[in-house]
Amino acid sequence: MNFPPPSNVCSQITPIGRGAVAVVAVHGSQAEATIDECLLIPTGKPLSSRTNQEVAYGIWKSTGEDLVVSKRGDQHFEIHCHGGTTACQAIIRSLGSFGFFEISAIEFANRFQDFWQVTTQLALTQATTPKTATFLLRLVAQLPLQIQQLRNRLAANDWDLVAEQIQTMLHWSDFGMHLTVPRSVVLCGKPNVGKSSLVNAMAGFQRAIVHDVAGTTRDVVSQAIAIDGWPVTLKDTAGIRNSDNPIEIMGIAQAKEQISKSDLTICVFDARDNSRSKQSEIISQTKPDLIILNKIDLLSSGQAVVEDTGGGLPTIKTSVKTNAGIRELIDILGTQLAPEIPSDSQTYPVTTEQNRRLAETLACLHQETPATLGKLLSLLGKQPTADGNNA
Ligand SMILES: Nc1nc2c(ncn2[C@@H]2O[C@H](COP(=O)(O)OP(=O)(O)OP(=O)(O)O)[C@@H](O)[C@H]2O)c(=O)[nH]1
Ligand SMILES: [Mg+2]
Repeated sequence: MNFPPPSNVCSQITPIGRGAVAVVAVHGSQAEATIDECLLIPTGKPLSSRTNQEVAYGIWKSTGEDLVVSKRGDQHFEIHCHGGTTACQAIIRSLGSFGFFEISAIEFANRFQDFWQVTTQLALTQATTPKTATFLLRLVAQLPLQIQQLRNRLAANDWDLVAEQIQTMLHWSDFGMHLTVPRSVVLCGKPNVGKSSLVNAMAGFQRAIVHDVAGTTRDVVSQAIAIDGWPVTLKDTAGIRNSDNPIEIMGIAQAKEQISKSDLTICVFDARDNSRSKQSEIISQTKPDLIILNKIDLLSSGQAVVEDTGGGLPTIKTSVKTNAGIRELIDILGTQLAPEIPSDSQTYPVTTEQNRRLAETLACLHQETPATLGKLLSLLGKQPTADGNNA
């Protein structure tokens, strides 16, 4: 026998762990009366006399904690209390004594919140730099409104405009996804050219092991950094050369795999090495986006550097010993990682599921016999899809 889900529920909707503030969401026909009962409001103005979005300061009677209650809708409230789980659990326990069921944050989101808002908010919690958080913060406000507008236009039969707007949104989806998923930048090249040293120089501190014995790096070493505010995983790889050593062979295979999956590949050469044929062999194997000629401090005076390694690729001369060219390298990477930036009013998907739903809506609109209005509205709907995935 299936029981209907409980109608009076509460949930800690902020992540479990340390934090300055935690939020308990409360929903149900008894929510307002129960919170009014539990909360001592110094002004004496009960929640029932307040408008939606209004905030009330008060003291939770059973714990004596000062907190803030925000009225999000007639049956929907948020209690903002001290961070961590103890304060939240005490509030949830007292709501339980009034018949409220505790449910998980995901279940709460699936039942009562707008998919587009929740998923963008979740993405915001995963932002690792102030720059990406600024883009996501803007979208938390704008994306649900834009989707609502698309639903209204679908209902008003303005389907061509909807298709056009979704197409523009999808143009920025790669940018949107990389606000939370770091881009991978792989450094590759022959052994001993200074790949690990360059990774350390870019990260600003010693991380990868460097040594003057060729073949020091045997596996892929990752380093999370931000370049011009964009999250990046720098991947230092084993030097590529013909080797009989089984461990080195595995390292080289891993390096090639990382190169095939990278967003940007940098090929590093020793600036003193003028062997064009060996360089072009590595370039054709790794297909880099950028060339670094390292160790320029070791060039003997008057020694010429072959800057054009073939293919007209952007080339930077560096020295890890003197720091020459490192700033320029970081600047060029910043521009290459995000060559195009959306305008402040442009909205776009920031999660795989948002992207999938928009792409499917567009595909339906482009079919010879487009899907029904009901199907389109559900794809752009506030609810998660049938598999319950709201992430
Ligand atoms: N003079 C000078 N030495 C450098 C420079 N960059 C790296 N080195 C030295 O070159 C040697 C090799 O550097 P690594 O960074 O280990 O080279 P790698 O390319 O990672 O080498 P593998 O891991 O063996 O493939 C070390 O002794 C570094 O200190 C540079 O710009 N100038
Ligand atoms: Mg190395």
